[in-house]
Amino acid sequence: MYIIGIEPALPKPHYLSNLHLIRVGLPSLLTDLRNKGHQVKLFMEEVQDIDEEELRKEAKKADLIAISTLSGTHPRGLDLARIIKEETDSPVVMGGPHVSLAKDRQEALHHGADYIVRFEGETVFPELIKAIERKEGLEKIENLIYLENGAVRENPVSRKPVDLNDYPFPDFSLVEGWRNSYMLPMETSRGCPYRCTFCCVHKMFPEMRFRSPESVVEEIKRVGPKSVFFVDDNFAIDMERSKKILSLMLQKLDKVPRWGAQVRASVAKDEEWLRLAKLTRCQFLCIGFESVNADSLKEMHKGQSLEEIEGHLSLFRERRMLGAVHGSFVSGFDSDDKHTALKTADWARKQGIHSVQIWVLAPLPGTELREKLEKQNRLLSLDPRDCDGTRATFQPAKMSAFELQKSVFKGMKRFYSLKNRLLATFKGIAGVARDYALDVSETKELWRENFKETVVKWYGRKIVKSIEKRTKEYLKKLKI
Ligand code: B12
Ligand code: SF4
Repeated sequence: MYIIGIEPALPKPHYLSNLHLIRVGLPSLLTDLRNKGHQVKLFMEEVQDIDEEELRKEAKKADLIAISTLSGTHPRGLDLARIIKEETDSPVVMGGPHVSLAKDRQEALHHGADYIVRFEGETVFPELIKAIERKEGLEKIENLIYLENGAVRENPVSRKPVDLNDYPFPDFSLVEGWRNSYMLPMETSRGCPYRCTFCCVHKMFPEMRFRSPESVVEEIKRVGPKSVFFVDDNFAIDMERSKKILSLMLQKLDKVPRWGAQVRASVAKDEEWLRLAKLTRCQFLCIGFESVNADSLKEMHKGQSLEEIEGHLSLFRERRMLGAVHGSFVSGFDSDDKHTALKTADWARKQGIHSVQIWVLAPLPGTELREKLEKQNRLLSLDPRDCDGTRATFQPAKMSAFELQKSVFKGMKRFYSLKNRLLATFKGIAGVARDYALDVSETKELWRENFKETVVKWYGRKIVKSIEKRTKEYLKKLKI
């Protein structure tokens, strides 16, 4: 079969758009199918804009079209499905967290999709393709939703976890416009043992799975990327395993790529982990601190207190790793008010964190949070597009939705204020002067380190302003 895969993107720019980071789901599935003898091509809008004319032409040739969406990109995914259906009768299959968990997931079948695959696609997708090729019945394929004689049929759900070691790493050369200089996304584990009320990861992947450290490092060696982003929700959930990956990178690679990952702040307690992270040229650590409001931390079941977080940050500071920390925060919990985002910005500044993102709490489909807000009749927007962490889509408890959205942008602007940007710039200049005076040899590397905070702060401000502009119309509606 000739299969094309499509993943639409959320509006750009966003905080990480210069990195062209993509999810690995669809590229993994299509790499596996390519290895099984199918011809495949991938259009990932985060990497390259989708030219609708080219898509129409390609769709005419395709035997099957696979579309992956998040909530924020789902409507665009449906638009593309409709465009494709104008050109071809070939089946359109949709997958990803939105269609897996949204209550109205079946709707997609009336807007261009022929099949919906819920949850993990590794076993179900090839089974579906085989059944389509052989014109066999579909009733035995678990997690599949489809139309049968005009009626929607949802097959039984199975949550049997796939073994990541049984499937290939994605081959990103299948992605149109992909460049080897882009950060290589790598999934070394799947799932998260925590149960935060606003997150859908534990609903998508209830059980933790790991790839072997050897296979991870083997893959890095094979591809030879300049930098790697470990997409795992927590790259260091098993500290020993993640230390093994880092040690193997040092032992087996001629040139260790720079890398970024998502981790919990508690990694700072492990001196050896930090040492290895530094030696392997860790570029950034995305840490979901989530809140500086102690009550909100309890409310979301984060499983860590503010005192613990501050303790971890002082360990990062002591070991000169604070520059790698990218803090992620959310405002809008029932204990938050219109001052929370501003307090967050002040706290992050005081702690010396170089870059932060403060999100508006998003009631993602399938989460406990959404369930609660639905029951309490507090949802203001049902458009999945608005669930992108920049718009207030529900009635908060201690402020208006308008105040919530406005306060988050105020907090972000305070963090990236002119004063803070100038301070970062002076720090950069002072660092360079100090290195020059001390006649430090690795000047090039140190220039980058000295000015990292400066670049991050000026860039951050630019992005905040453009996202704020994009969400202005929505904000106006909230005021009415
Ligand atoms: C890497 C990542 C990012 C990257 C890149 C995102 C991008 N360009 O799309 C960055 C850091 C930029 C990012 C940002 C955001 N992200 Co993000 N991100 C992730 C993360 C951590 C890993 C994604 C991944 O590769 N997963 C591993 C692969 C294997 O899983 P998968 O893609 O879901 O694929 C499997 C199945 O879904 C299925 N499948 C998927 N597609 C298809 C298609 C077909 C046809 C079939 C059959 C099956 C199938 O099979 C796959 C294999 O089993 C996930 C969490 C997670 N663990 O998934 C969150 C996640 C996807 N992000 C999420 C969100 C909300 C965001 C943000 C909006 C910010 C926010 N508030 O958190 C932003 C904006 C995104 C943007 N602009 O595009 C949510 C999405 C929930 C939802 N319902 O939409 C997730 C699930 C995390 C969460 N909080 O719950 N993100
Ligand atoms: S927010 Fe992070 S820690 Fe909490 S359940 Fe989701 S992935 Fe795990």
